Amino acid sequence: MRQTWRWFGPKDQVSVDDMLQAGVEGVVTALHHVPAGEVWAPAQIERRQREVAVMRDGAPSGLAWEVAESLPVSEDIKKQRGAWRQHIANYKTSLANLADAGIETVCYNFMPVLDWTRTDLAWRLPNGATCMRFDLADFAAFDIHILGRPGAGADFSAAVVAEAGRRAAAMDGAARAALTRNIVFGLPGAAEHLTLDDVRRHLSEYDAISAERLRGHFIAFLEEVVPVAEKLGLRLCCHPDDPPFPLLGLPRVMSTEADYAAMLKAVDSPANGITLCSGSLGARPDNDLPGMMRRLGRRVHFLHLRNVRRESRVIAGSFYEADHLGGDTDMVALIAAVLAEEARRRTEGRADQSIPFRPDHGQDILDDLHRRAQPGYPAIGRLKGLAELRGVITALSHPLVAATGGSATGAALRPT
Ligand code: DNO
Repeated sequence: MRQTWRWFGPKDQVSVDDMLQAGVEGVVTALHHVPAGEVWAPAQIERRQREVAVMRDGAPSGLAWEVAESLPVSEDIKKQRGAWRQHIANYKTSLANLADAGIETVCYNFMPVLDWTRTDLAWRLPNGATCMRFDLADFAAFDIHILGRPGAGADFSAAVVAEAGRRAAAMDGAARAALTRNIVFGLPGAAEHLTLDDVRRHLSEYDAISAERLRGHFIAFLEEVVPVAEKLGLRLCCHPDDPPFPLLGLPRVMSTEADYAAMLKAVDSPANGITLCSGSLGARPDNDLPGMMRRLGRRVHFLHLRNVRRESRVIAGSFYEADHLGGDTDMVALIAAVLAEEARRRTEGRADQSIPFRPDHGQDILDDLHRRAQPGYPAIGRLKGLAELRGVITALSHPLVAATGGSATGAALRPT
């Protein structure tokens, strides 16, 4: 398993030096400043590669840009409107430019309007650390009472609607503004301060797009780009919906194992793969992460390893981002399934025997609490997560564990 780390470029409060000292082997980044739909030009890709390759004092970092996350799919492509054909042509050009630069793994998502959604970006835990949280009643308070989306009340249970009403009534202007800011943080253009009317306009454009139609647009996109990726020797990997259930009346098509199985089958190529995000998928009680890895692992090209603690048993429920080995996903079983898949790939002689993963998100601890890094991407909280994951990987890969052939772990480690 290849230890990678997300970096947001020179503006990131967590530096190349920091990640190097955290012990990472490769870098995950993107040209975040290029708007979705436009081409990633060779000179810009090369510049980012140079930035990754040096430490603060100019010494070589020994690190390289290994995974592009995300090469974003434009809203026009998702809606099949406007400039969507040009955007698909541009996407193919960007893929070719990434391949020329030696970057083989490309992550993206197909979530309409939203990328990820939380109601709290710094929720205080009992030990004083903070983490990101999704609270369904707060979200409903936003949807029903702040955004005022027509019909929003019908999307929540009566109990959640009642609680949302109580919470909205207790919020002053500042609390409403703070909740709105947190929720729109994961929307495109959030940095330019989206207004509620902007959000309403984005949403209304999906009025006529059902989940079935969105899936059709997704497959049409894959039919165009996957053959190109395959020829270029690239691995595309789709990130799941986060959280993995519909929000704001928008369709969602990448939330479950069945969604992934359908998209893999629709365009059956090794270049059409998965970003298995245990944090996103794990927010739903019916997603069995170790099982998904065992069943779909041949096409898993990238892993986001993090954990959430679910606060209810329903599919759409509240959760918070727990420690990497805490939370509701059995991380040890998931890692065992990843190692078993890698063992299988070795017997097949596959080139991609070591699957890149990153410690996804982290709680803000110690100096993170003052650093003001990107929400979810602290230095020390992620370092702690990576260190714990590395410990599990090291232990499960040790001959002592491999030798316990009859145990559950030993069985999981044997190629199937
Ligand atoms: C959130 C991330 C997502 C992810 C994209 C991939 O922290 O996991 O923003 O990068 O959805 O396309």
